[in-house]
Amino acid sequence: MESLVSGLFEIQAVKFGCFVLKSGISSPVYFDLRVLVSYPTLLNQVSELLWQTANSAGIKYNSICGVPYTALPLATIICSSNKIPMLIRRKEAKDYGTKRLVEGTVNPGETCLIIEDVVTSGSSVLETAEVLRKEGLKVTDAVVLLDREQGGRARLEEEGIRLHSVCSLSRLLEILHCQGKIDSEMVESVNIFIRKNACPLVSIKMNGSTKQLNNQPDGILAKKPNREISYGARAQLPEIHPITAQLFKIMEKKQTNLCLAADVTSSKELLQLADSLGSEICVLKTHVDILNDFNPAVFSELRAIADKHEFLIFEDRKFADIGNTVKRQYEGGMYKIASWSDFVNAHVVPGPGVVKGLKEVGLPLNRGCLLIAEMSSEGSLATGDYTKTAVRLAEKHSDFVIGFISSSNISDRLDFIHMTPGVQMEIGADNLGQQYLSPEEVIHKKASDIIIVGRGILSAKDCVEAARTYKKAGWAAYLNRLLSANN
Ligand code: 5BU
Repeated sequence: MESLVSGLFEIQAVKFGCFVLKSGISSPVYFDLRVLVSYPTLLNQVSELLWQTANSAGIKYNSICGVPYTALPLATIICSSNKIPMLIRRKEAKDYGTKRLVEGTVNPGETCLIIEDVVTSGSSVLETAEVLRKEGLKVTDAVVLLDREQGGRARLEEEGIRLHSVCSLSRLLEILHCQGKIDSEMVESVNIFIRKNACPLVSIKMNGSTKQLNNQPDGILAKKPNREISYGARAQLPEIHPITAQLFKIMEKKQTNLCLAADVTSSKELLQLADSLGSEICVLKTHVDILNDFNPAVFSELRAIADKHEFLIFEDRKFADIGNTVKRQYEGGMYKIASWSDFVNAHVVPGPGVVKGLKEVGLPLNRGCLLIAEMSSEGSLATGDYTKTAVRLAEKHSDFVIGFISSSNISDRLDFIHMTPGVQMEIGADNLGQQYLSPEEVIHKKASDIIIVGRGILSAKDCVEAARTYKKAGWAAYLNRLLSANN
């Protein structure tokens, strides 16, 4: 056990410091067992210990299922070495063919043992158990490498599942302390954290909105964020997309949540605006196809201005075709959007293919994408289930999707950013269906993150002055939000 714990520490599968979990809670300890696959000796050692734990508990079972994804290789090794049938739980049903949620031969009435890497509240084990039980299998026991002692054991017991752990968080702390790898202050701070955040018997939704937290290695599960955290702290979230992290850092540093909708028709004007307003904004949004005089050199210049003033470029292209077409529209044509735009946006009306197509181009370039979950225009059809589908699609592709265009906050996930167009100082409308809300309404009341302002700034006599006013109003609304959430 000692060598395993020090091995996990060496490969940084366990880390100490200050980590803001997706739930918004700061944790002094963080586990990421996914790195195990790169260390075959440790991988085998963990599998062997899980197997021994199952054996010494005398559990009776016919097959084994690992909770996806981290425990999949562990279950594979155990099953392969000990000649036990394995089942694989899909996180999503295939969108073609059999639509099975469990792969392998399912014999209803048989018992399946669940293997997991880390248990916090127990919700990811429960999710897997629910799927297996729906297939007619019995689930009576789960074996886990590490029990974070935050209510998982009691919660699982409530659902008729005994939890057997190879190691508990307190034992792991003791070992690392004895080995001189962490000091007593750290032990104490983690112990306090365990006591404060134990969430025994919280009721956990088995599907829907809590799902996105469930498969995090150590998310404080099924707990809604109980306080607002700053843009800066969100930049530190584990696994946050690099573009979102960069954006949050810029916002915090420049104290701005203003995106300029630079809807001008001449390249010269675009570059002048970018340079004169650059220090006030965190994002500059373009519509490249309204420029009368586009040429590729403009966008190298715009990039240089963006780097100088530290803002990101967002081409509001609203991709909305099949995957194969959007891929070509994003990468090629005369605009070559992927080569200069930090992120783009897409409608979800074509289904997942649009995201998959864009991702093939954007992911290798470290680009991001917003999904249009709601629109600011009157009579928009992007509401209700459509909006919810956009959120689910984002969760499924969060390696590329960085957030949403929406009128308000529509996802609890703090690593997603919300950007809202249709913003002016006064609530109102234009004569073509655009509807306006104020910065205070959008950022404070509706908890969006970024205001997108076009004509509110561009039609002002003094654009720089107007941009400053919007910047101040957006930031004040954000500070109000933080204040009211933390009081
Ligand atoms: P305005 O001048 O502040 O109304 O400009 C708003 C900008 O945001 C403009 O570029 C629109 O194309 C863009 N926009 C929007 O207004 N509403 C939406 O739902 C989306 C984009 Br998506």
